[in-house]
Amino acid sequence: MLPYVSEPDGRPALTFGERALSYEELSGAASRLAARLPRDGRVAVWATPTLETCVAVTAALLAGVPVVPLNPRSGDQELRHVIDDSAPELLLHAPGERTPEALGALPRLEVDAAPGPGTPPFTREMDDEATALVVYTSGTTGPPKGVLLSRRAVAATLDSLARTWAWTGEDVLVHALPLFHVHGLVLGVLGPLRLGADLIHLGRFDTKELTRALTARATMVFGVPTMYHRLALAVEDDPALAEGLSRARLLVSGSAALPLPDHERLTSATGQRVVERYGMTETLMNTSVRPGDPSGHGTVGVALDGVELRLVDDDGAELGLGTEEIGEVQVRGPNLFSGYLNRPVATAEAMDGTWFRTGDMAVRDAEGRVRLVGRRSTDLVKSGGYKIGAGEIENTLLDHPGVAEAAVTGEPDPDLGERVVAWIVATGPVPPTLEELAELVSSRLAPHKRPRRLHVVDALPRNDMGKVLKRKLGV
Ligand code: MLC
Ligand code: AMP
Repeated sequence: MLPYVSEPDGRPALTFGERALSYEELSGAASRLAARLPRDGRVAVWATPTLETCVAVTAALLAGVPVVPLNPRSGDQELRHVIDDSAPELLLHAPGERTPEALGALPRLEVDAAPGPGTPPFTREMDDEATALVVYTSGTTGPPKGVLLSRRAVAATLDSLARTWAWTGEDVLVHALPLFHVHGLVLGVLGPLRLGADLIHLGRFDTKELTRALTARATMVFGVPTMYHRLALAVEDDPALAEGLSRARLLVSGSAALPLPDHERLTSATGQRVVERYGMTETLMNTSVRPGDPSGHGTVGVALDGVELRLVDDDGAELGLGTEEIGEVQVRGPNLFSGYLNRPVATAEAMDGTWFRTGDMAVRDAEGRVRLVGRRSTDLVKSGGYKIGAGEIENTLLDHPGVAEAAVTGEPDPDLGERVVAWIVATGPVPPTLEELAELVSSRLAPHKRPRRLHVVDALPRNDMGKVLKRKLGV
């Protein structure tokens, strides 16, 4: 799975600020930890943007123990749900990290990422179908579901991206993505580690630090559209950033749509065309624009090799190429998840036979380039590249004594792509404020799920069955 960790040399592997590990040092630290992990069950990782998170995940992969990455910003209710659902044996975290009480009596182990004396690489025979990661993702209703990602799926997606992007061990990737979702963790950490490449993680997104990394040695950038939007705004007045970006070999955007004005600003300031790729936690990566494809603009490119992709209309009929008709994207291939943890019904519902239903709506041109045009559900919001389910926020809002009814929608936001909007009917004459509701959602779920706008209304538009008609709320 990670050949350069199993047979390491002294090349650089990971840099976080002033701290760095070579492949030999990473292999030593991860092997020492792997030997201490339980043979059965799962381990949770307090996924701060640190070397320790990378060492912990690497150790678990060496030992064949499934990893549940935890968002360190998760609120109590979300954390409790993830822990109850995934039942980890152990929590791995960086030294000195304060972990919340919601984690209860879960045994904890500090990760030692110090580049200590050489330890022989830990080895164990592993089945490709074994689970590597359990990544929690929001759905339209209810709490987040744990997506089971096998070693096979992770390896398949990384290898096809490497072929498409000519991504090699010579590349140096820089990014500032969180390490508890597939973009930052699978593509952004396991990608370089599988290829023997080098990762510079910025800890948090910062244009000055990005410029420094690009000027020093980075060749590739990964980011969500919000980050590229901020770069597009900054680059016009920042010649060093423009120079750094123009020298990069590849700029890749994903997790949400990068608007054309941002594409154009970046191209005019740097001469670069940002490459978009399209994926999902359950499917890992499905498509990518081929670097240099002059017609790729405005699309998410073509299916990656090994991935089968089709568009299906509302009657279940498969659409031909180049029809300009809109259909749901369905995919299959070795990149697919193995199911949702503890949720056989949800797993079955997500599939159409052997095809995974993405819920994304698209058209395809005659060459197979996919242009995403929307989502099937009005109950999902993509904000800052995070997928946010309306249902769990609505349930949280309803717990506030001042809220009688609640609906959550997304609306366009120039920075975040979409922002979360709460519509409530108040129980009394003085409705709760946006700040109060934002605080409630931040502390129970996570700050990125907090509503950014509030509408207090007399009644929510509903159909005869009592279901809220979100399209009448301006969606
Ligand atoms: C504000 N904050 C609050 C708060 N109000 N905290 C608690 N309670 C409140 N009421 C804090 C926030 O925590 C944060 O703190 C700060 O205010 C600003 O937060 P923000 O406005 O939400 O966003 P920002 O920090 O500006 O982040 C933007 C971003 C981030 C782009 C950096 O959204 C991001 O990292 N997105 C990446 C998402 C991602 O990786 N998605 C991939 C999913 S996988 P502080 O301290 O942080 O400033 C996938 C598949 C695929 O989609 O295809 O890739
Ligand atoms: P997640 O469930 O968080 O993994 O998010 C997956 C969803 O992100 C997909 O179903 C798409 O809706 C969206 N997405 C990912 N990449 C892109 C992209 N390049 N353009 C538009 N949407 C994207």
